[in-house]
Amino acid sequence: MTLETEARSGARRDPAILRDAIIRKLTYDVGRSQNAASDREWFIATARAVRDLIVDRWMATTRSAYETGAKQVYYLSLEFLIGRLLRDNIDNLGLTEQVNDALAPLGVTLERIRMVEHDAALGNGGLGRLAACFMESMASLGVPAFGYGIRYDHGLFRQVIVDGWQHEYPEDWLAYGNPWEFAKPEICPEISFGGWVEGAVADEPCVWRPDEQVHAVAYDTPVVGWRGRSMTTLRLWSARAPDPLKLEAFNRGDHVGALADRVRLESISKVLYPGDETPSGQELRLRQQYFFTSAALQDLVRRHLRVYGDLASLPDRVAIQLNDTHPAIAVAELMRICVDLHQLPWDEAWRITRGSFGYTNHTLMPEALESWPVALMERLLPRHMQIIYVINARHLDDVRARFPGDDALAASVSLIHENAERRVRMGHLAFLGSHRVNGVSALHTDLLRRTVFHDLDRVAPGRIVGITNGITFRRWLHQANRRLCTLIEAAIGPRFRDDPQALEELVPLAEDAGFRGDFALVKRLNKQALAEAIRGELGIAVDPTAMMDVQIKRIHEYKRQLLNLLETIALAEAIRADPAAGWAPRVKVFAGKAAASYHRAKLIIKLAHDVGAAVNGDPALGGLLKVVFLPNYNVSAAELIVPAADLSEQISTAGMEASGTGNMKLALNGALTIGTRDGATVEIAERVPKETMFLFGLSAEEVAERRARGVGGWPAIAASPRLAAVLEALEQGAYSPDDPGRYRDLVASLRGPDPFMVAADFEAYWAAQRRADRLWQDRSAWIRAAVLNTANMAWFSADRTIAEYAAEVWNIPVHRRPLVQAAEAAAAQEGRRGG
Ligand code: 26Q
Repeated sequence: MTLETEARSGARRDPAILRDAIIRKLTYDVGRSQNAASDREWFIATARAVRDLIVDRWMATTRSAYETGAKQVYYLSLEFLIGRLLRDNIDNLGLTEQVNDALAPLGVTLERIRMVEHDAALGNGGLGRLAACFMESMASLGVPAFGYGIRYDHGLFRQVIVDGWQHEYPEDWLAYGNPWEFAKPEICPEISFGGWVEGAVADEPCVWRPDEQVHAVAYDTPVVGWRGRSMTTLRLWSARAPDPLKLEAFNRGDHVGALADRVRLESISKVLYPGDETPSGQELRLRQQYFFTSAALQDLVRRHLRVYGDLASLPDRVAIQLNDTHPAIAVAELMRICVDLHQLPWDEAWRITRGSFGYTNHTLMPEALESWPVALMERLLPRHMQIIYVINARHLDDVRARFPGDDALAASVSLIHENAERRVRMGHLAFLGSHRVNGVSALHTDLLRRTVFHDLDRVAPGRIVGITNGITFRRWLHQANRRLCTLIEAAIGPRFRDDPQALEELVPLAEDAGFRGDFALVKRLNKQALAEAIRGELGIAVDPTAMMDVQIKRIHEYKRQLLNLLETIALAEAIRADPAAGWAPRVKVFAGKAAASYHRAKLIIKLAHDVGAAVNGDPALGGLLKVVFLPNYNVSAAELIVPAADLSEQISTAGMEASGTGNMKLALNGALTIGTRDGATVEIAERVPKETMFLFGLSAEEVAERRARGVGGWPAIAASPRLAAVLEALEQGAYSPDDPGRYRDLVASLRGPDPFMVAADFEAYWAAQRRADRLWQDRSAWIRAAVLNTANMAWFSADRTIAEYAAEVWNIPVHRRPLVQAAEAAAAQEGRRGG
């Protein structure tokens, strides 16, 4: 039996067959003999053998979507933060044991070869990781889906810390090839830029005469769902110039000039734009947005027409989800396809467009609300700019008719922001072009309705819905925390792997001292692994029995790593003053990247190192406090840190973190949360006992009210001798003896406007930390709380989130049942094998 026929037959897999397949890949694909192969070569051979097992099922799922006429979801995202795929794919296929058995006689272990896989880091943070979780979740639920994005040659930069400062280096994930993808050079839609438009009337068919074109080449990666029954496709586009070089120039001896056009055009897919909610929008980014959006729409329209013949049925057969405004130009592009290329009347085109799109907003930060200068749009996408003007004219006519005389309303809902520089508001475009707009947590949705989309909500009431984010439990519990899963399975059986709701059966076990002991042991072993990594990476010895207090996320002022560091300094002072006052021994773990141009965020990273240097070697602290900053945070680092965490820091300025998803990963893995009433942390708090969640600080409303009053930081500093002392020490260079002025501006901004309410929340945060200290002293109470966190997080499964999108946005029959059916089928198969 070959590997493929065996996979098709569903028979129990023989490790010898898999072993042969891996060796064949090593020999004939990699060109290596067994005794000379490196870990990387074994990884590639194994991944290729595993990929072969995916293909049949992948094609079958795609085919069945056509045959049944099921609605297709298209998830358009400029970011997919995937991480490694080997363990994910093997686990979801149920092959972990077989792969281990296949490799063992070869002297190779899965654990070792999985470490050489480069993270696919095609995203900045939360929004990109959410897209990756959704692809896996849709595959698991059997929702037919394509993810569309860009195959960046270089993903998120590699962070190197030199003397406490962040430096960025290019990341090179494709250096050794990508064993998971299929290049599809024949799927290569043409993407146009620039030029002019022929046609007298903008809302009738026109002809765009672009002056530049580039091909988008498809690369497909199958995404395997849980138990491997169904798969989705991640189709990423790479830019390819129409001509490899100008031969005539080359022959003349102008070797570089001959390549210039190609380099310029292909730069579109060279690097991930590293802006995480930071200002600045450049032409290249707009080119990237239009590039992948146009490729995606051409691709899905082609597929739809092949099966259904015309575009009228598009909204019944596809759901296109816009992951934030980055693909919002899709609204104008689909209108162009309908009106110019298919000669549909404007109103029909608009019905199709509105019916097909949904738009997810991920941020309220004013500087992250995208807008493009009209002049740039006119130059790069002249036909789209015309179409946007028509959409706007019709929209404003409607608004003026329904709200006569309300000029302020018309100005605020206009697609064009009229200022010194006229700009297109992409959030407004996405809103108008979609039938549903969603926020990513209850609080965020409420704020959307009350702030950025307040007026659009009046014009189109009911369009905004709230769908709280979720995470895939396969990656973030089953794979990342094998020890915990073994324990859970021994306690309540395997059902939780298919139905996370079953985790609730752990609730009564929180009262069971034996179970708590085992749970504590698992946590302890995970912490030991983290402690070893910290020692290996940084040469710092930390006590694995201390509280692992973690803040892992992008570095941003609103996320307030600074608040955590100020508290750390105060804590060090307090311990020195009274070492026996019942402090919980702590290791404060920080990890995260700062946007390259975000100086203040980089200064905060430097401060973490300065505080670490002052604290880690101080004998007066008696080992009660350590501060570590783990460099180059990414998905794989998260998979190590999350299972080891005791305390999860979710301390953003209330109203600023749209949802957060790290908060869910940490709570699911048994960390207690210290946090503000922000984003989805509010919804976590609804699910765990009040006294075990260390909530503190101003509410979103209080923040808004203080901001309106322009209160600033100084009254809070005056009222807190503890904070005042910390700030004075910083200001005088106590933590930066080599450069005493380093933190002067930082402190001045806290004394002054303090826009992120760091000073205002300091005392409340301090008090919350001391509540955490007290609970820590009661070991069994802490572990009980940790168990209840794990037990009560089922609702944050991305499967629940996807089911809500299916019901409320995509209008797809909701099937959460397939997972349960899959479980039953698996159990039946086990039974057959046993019998
Ligand atoms: C905007 C304009 C110009 C250039 C870049 C950008 C830009 C780039 C990336 C704006 C936003 C992003 C990324 C946002 C993001 O990751 N948001 C996070 O989304 C998560 C998933 O919904 C939430 O959990 C987080 O709360 C939110 O911060």
